[in-house]
Amino acid sequence: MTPVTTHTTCPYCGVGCGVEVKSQDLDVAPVAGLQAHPANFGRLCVKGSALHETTDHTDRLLHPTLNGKETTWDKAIGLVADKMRQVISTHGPDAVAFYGSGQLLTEDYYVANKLMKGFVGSANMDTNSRLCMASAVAAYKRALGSDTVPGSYQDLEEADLMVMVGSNAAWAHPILFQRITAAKKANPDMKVVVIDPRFTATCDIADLHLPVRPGSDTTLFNALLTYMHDQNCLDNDFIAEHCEGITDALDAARAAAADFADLEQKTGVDASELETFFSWFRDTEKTVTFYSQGVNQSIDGTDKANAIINLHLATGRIGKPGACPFSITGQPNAMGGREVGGLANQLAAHMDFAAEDRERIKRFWNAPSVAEKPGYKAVDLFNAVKDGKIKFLWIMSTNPLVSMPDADAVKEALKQCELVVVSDCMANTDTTAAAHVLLPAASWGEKNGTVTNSERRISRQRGFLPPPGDARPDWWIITQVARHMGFEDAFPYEHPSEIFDEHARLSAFENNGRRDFDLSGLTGMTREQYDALAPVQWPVNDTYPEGRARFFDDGRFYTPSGKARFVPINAQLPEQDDATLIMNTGRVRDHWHTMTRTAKSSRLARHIAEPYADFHIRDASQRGIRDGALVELHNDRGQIIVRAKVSDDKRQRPGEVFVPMHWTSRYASSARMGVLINQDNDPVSGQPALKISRVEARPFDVEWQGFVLSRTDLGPLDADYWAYNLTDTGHMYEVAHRDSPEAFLQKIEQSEGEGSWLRFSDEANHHYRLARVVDGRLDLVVFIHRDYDFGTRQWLIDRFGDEELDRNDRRALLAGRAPGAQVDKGAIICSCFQVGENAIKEAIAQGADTAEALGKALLCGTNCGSCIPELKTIIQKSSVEFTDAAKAG
Ligand SMILES: Nc1nc2c(c(=O)[nH]1)N[C@H]1C(S)=C(S)[C@@H](COP(=O)(O)OP(=O)(O)OC[C@H]3O[C@@H](n4cnc5c(=O)[nH]c(N)nc54)[C@H](O)[C@@H]3O)O[C@H]1N2
Ligand SMILES: Nc1nc2c(c(=O)[nH]1)N[C@H]1C(S)=C(S)[C@@H](COP(=O)(O)OP(=O)(O)OC[C@H]3O[C@@H](n4cnc5c(=O)[nH]c(N)nc54)[C@H](O)[C@@H]3O)O[C@H]1N2
Ligand code: SF4
Ligand SMILES: [Mo]
Repeated sequence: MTPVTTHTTCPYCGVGCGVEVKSQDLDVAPVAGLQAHPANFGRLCVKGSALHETTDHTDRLLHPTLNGKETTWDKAIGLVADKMRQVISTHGPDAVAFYGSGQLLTEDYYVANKLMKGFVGSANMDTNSRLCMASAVAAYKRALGSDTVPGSYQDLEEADLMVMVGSNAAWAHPILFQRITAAKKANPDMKVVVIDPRFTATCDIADLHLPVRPGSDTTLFNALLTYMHDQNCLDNDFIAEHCEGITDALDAARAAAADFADLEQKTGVDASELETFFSWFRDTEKTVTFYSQGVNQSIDGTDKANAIINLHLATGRIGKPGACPFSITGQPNAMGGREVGGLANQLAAHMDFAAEDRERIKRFWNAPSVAEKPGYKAVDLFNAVKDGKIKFLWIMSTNPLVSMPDADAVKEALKQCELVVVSDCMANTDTTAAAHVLLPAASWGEKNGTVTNSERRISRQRGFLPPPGDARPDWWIITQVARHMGFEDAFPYEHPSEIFDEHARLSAFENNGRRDFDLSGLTGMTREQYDALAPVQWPVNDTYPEGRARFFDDGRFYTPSGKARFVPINAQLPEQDDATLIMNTGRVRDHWHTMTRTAKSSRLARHIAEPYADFHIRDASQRGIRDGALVELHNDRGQIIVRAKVSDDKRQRPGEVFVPMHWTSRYASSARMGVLINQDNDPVSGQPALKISRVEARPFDVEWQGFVLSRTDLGPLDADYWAYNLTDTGHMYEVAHRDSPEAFLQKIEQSEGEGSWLRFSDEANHHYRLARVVDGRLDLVVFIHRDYDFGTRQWLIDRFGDEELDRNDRRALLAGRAPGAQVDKGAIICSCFQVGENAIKEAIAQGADTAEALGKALLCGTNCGSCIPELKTIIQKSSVEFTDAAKAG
């Protein structure tokens, strides 16, 4: 075969970068950013750059299975369809449910939604987007009358003031962060304000960081609205012509804070910094407010977003270049999900459950029973499963046993369900373990379809690999089940282009400019035209044949009156409770959600190797928690064990602890942080408050700690704590235990594989070092200490790569390093060039004290640039160390 070049879209975040892939058969060359794609213009972040490392077939789900036994597609489809029919006829349509994902392609999503809402006749199709942007959707609809993202990425570059609220874009939307960084460089007047309880990597470009008390955003934005009013800086013409409800909104806003001193007390931010922010906002017409999960995942997420939108309406900063409220989406196809109606409170194509919408959809689909009312939202949906109201559940492309709040309750709920079906690409996730039927889905690189990014831009995902085993695209699987249920006529699809065409026609059907979402210009495409579709922003219609970059430039909104609505916000602050810690959760730079994909890349795995909790030094010392030691976080619902990171800087506010969301039972002994989160959710949107849970923390004292390196994946280890990582040459575990090491070592030594052993032991100190060599190659290494030594392993990892250990190296195995001066790389900071912290520190010591100089010396930060904020932090910290040392000397 000759190499093939494919233009496709990154399957990770909502930036939606174009990717160029060169592949030959199953070999995929390192990918590159697509120059022509308007989201990234050729750039890719670390995760995107590592995509080719994630396309292998390890851990893939290859065949349909029933109760753990392989079966055929025919049998699996028959079983799923028959069970659905039986449950529907015995208990009614609301006894079945689908739980989907913003990682399905639009075509997959459309078919699932159509089956549930038009043919089963229930709206019990909800999605992980409920956990992600349901509040943003609800807020847009309350204010604008439609779920419309007003602006484009270009507006981020044209803004003079970027207010980033509850967004760590440096890690979560890296290419947008780079575009904003570049725009700021080009426009020295541009200011960036970051509003986040934590000092994150995004603060690297902040002129001002407001470390707000969690949950105080509505108070802050209400106070800002009052300030703008009192300073006579509202756009009264815009308000009069294009908005309604300002009086009530202003009245409600005024109650938020009496003055700056009161606001300081309520938000925890210095009055002088608040004043600075307010004056910048007052004086800057071109303002974009860019918001993400610190807004959405709150008990009042919809109110938070509306408080932001109120400000933009009141100042007329919407529909203009460089000015809009911009909700940024997380998943690659969160927007596509909104378009097809993937949330349980939507029908399809931006239509709801109004009689007129239902009728229209019924006619278009020729559907027997269109759902009459909204279905269960995620939290209620799983509770309904637990209560036995839902008896059939089909989970597609999401891992709720990790990502849902109260994750153990979800696990219990699935045990109550008569039939749990899971479609996934991976065989071993927490959720696949809880399923009766597993359906193998095709993965990125094997699927064809479309996704929509945060700026409403539709891009093609194009396949370049054959799906392994029996894996099939999701749309195909759902179509087969629908046909088996007797709906052959309505589900005739043989190719995703046919589904896209129907989706586009539905958006255009009896639209006449009434609905924002309109793809009439993309209907009737041939398969070739669909294959060649260039990225385009919706709507695409007669008025906007090339797509529309900016909505509301005409001052017309999708409400009955055509005017935008102010929403009065009654700001509420979370209760103060100094006895417990607030657990905040979110993302790290190099992992994606439950790690099913990113854990396959050793370079991504090395940025942050273990689940952790970030503590402020005050809270840590009060509890006897040391930096680098293990810690247990617990509450009534459960507990997790992670590594403590303690700092005295602004990284973490006192009283709060941050835990990444990524680690699962596949990758760590006990780090599913979802078990600690309660079910509190926003009363308007139903989105869970994933950023605030109450927890306590205590040291997790162990007898010993260590690490295991192995050529083969050893699966879960029999120890109180372990965390797994892939290395360049094999598998690595951090491990710790409360019992003596002998039993653990015995199990390891008995693990399969003959070979010769090298051993060192000092029982009194629990100090053991073992190495097994098989056929001249290193096969297994275990290092155990009472007090853990974190260094000395890169050399060992490299030895696993040797075809044959040389004699000197073999002798040095138990020392953990070669005779001579190998310097351990330390934590990998630059994933692209595998540059470790130790090398960076050494280069800084030799005078490379800017990110550019480090790039010249070591190449770090010169490819995707995602690590530049961290390079700067290391430089900053290192110079502090020097100063201290100089003082001491
Ligand atoms: N590397 C990586 N990138 C990703 C993902 C990933 O898994 N890994 N996932 C993607 C997805 S689906 C999503 S939804 C996005 C999420 O992207 P982001 O929302 O940017 O990421 P998070 O880390 O979830 O949370 C953002 C910030 O909200 C802050 N926050 C918490 N509480 C509050 C509060 O009360 N007020 C304010 N103002 N801020 C608060 C947190 O401290 C955190 O820094 O990322 C996308 N990109
Ligand atoms: N505490 C806390 N919890 C959170 C969050 C948080 O910030 N804090 N964030 C929330 C947010 S914003 C999100 S988006 C969710 C994400 O949480 P999840 O959606 O649960 O996480 P993923 O790991 O993305 O799960 C995707 C699953 O689909 C599989 N998959 C990938 N591609 C395909 C495909 O094409 N077809 C099929 N059938 N399967 C596929 C993957 O193998 C994986 O098992 O987590 C939410 N949960
Ligand atoms: S920013 Fe990174 S993860 Fe997001 S789409 Fe672009 S390359 Fe993919
Ligand atoms: Mo998300």
